Amino acid sequence: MPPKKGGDGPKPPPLIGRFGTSLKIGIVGLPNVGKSTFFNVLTKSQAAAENFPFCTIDPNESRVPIPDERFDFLCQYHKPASKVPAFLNVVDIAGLVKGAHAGQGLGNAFLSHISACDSIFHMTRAFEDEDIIHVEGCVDPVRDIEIIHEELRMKDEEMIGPIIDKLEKTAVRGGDKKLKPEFDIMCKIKSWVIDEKKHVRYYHEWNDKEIEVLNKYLFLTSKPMIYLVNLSEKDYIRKKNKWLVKIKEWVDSHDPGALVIPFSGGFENKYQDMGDEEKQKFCEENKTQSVLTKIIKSGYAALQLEYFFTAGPDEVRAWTIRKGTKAPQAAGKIHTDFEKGFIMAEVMKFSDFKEEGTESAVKAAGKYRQQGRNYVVEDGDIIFFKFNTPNQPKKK
Ligand SMILES: Nc1nc2c(ncn2[C@@H]2O[C@H](COP(=O)(O)OP(=O)(O)O)[C@@H](O)[C@H]2O)c(=O)[nH]1
Ligand SMILES: [Mg+2]
Repeated sequence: MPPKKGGDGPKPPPLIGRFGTSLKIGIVGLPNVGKSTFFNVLTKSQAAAENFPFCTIDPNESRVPIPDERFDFLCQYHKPASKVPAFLNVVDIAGLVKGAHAGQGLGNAFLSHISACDSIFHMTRAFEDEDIIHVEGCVDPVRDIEIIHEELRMKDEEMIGPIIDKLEKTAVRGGDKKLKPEFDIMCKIKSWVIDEKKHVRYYHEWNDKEIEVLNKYLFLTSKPMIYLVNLSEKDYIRKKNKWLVKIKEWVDSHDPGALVIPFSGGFENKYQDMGDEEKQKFCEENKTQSVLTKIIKSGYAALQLEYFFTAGPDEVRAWTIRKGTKAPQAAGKIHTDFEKGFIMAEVMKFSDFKEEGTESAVKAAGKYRQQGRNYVVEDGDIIFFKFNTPNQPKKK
């Protein structure tokens, strides 16, 4: 059982999916809303920022490092031979159109690309431009969001039917008692997705057994979604657009807890080509700033991921873990032997390291902690693992 969160805030959505450390987030939306512009800005910005050995995986997929001041600080400090930040794989998925679930456009192929993603950046167009054709005739992002949602939901609906039929054969008519609970859960999922016409994700009360079943099928509508509203540069800078409130209201009532991030592909594109001084001047004059970093960080956070650091002169590296991971399993990310032979984790909080200036100063201040098997690793911990090497020939 995952630990229950304290506090009275709204319950966060349950995390559904099988998450490894190679995470994909797909950019989904109608054609001509700015998906590729956004993708190119992301790809270019990181290619320019650092010479990472991994950038463009293929023309539609790019590995984007997660910007992090703590990581930069550790690199500055250690000047390591190798730097490995955490990253997200971002995929530019070709535009969905109405009827995609039934094969309209290149429908089904696109939907299978979405199926390979762990979460979704849902891009909508709130900028007017007569030269850029809108497939639905005019700008109306709320209508567009509903079109995309319905396409994804219909795809899940198509999937659910045969699953129920098969379970009915075995669990109900065949009398296979083991499968009865799964059948009951699928019926609940069916009534939510098919009868109520809702996305799996909208419902925050799925229990552990239900999540187990959802993890088995990985429905499109269970993937976390972040809404990106593409504004004109002018609207972005003045922070005003007639659709923003309507979109926020729609999302709050349908997809509670999901983030809506206004941005401007046009602005980000232009901003990226500026020199550092020009950027600063432009931002001061227009009282604005790029929102790219926030978008990438939110994409990562939507997957309820975090990372710890290992840091030294050879390498500064961020290791991705799920929230709530304990020290031995975190060590296992580095090497399975680290987990098997786990002795302890020596942990410094990043803030302590920054404040004290050196590792020995952190030690002198009594803030360098030795943690055991039950320690829950926190985001930004700097860790040195101690372990026994297993499989070493025993001494005679
Ligand atoms: N005016 C304006 N045009 C944009 C903006 N973002 C993208 N476009 C233009 O819209 C067209 C379609 O953009 P694209 O990124 O290819 O859309 P996609 O079909 O969703 O991948 C291109 O001509 C872009 O230059 C924006 O923020 N403002
Ligand atoms: Mg495109």
